[in-house]
Amino acid sequence: MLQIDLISIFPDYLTPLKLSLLGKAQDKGIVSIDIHDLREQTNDVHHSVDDTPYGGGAGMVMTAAPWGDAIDAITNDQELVDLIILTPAGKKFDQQMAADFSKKYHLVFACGRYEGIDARVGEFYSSKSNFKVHEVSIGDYVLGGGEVAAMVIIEATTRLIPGVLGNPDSLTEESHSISGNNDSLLVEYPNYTKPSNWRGLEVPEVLLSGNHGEIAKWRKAQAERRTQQLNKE
Ligand code: JB8
Repeated sequence: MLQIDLISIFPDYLTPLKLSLLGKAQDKGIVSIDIHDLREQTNDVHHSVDDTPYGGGAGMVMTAAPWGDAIDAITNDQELVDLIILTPAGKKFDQQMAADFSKKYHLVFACGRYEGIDARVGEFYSSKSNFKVHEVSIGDYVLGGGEVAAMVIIEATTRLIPGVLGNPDSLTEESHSISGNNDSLLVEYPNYTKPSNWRGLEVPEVLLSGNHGEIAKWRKAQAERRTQQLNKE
C-alpha cells in the first residue's frame, strides 16, 4: 500500500484527493492519503509559519521548525521516505517521474506558500539515510503555492498503481506512446463515438469498416501526424 502524506497551511484546499477514483482507491486499501495542517506544529499565539528572508528582499519565507516537526511526526527512521518539495525551481515533473513515484512506499509532499520553504529543510532530510528529497515543479509558470502541483503529481502517479484505474487496457495502450522524454511523447489518435454523423460531420470511414489492421494503421498515422504538428516550431 502506498502511503501519501501532504503538509500545507491550507489543508482544505487538498480535499479533492478524498473524492472520485482516489477516494475509491483509498476505500479499497490501495493507497492511503493523509492531509496535515502545518499550523498544528506551532505553539505561539499567532501560529506563525513564516518570517522575513535573511539577506533581505520581498515577501516571506516559511520557517524550518514547523516543517521539520511535521515531517518527523509522520515518518520514522525504519522506513524509506521520498520527500517531495514543490518549488518552481525544481525538476520538471513528467510521466517517467510519475512511474517512478508510483513504485514508492511513502511519499510526503511539502506544499509551501509565500516565497517557499527555508532551504535547510531539504538539506536536513537529504542527509538522512532513509530519505530521498525531490524538488519538483509541474511546469514553467508560478503558482501561489504547492498544493495544486501536489494534486497534479498525485493524480498522475496513483493512476499508474494496479487497481486504481477502472480500465487497465488504457494504461497498456498509453505505455506504448510514452518515452521517458516528454519531447518525444507520441500523442493519441483522435477518438470518435456515436452518432456517426454529428452536425454534418462524419466519423472517418475506416473506423466503421471493421478492418482492425487498417484501423491500427490509420490510428498510427494520425498519432504521428498530430505529434509532428505539436512539436513543430
Ligand atoms: C510558493 O509554481 B509552483 C510553486 C509555487 C510556489 C510554491 C511551490 C510551488 C511555494 N510558491 O510549482
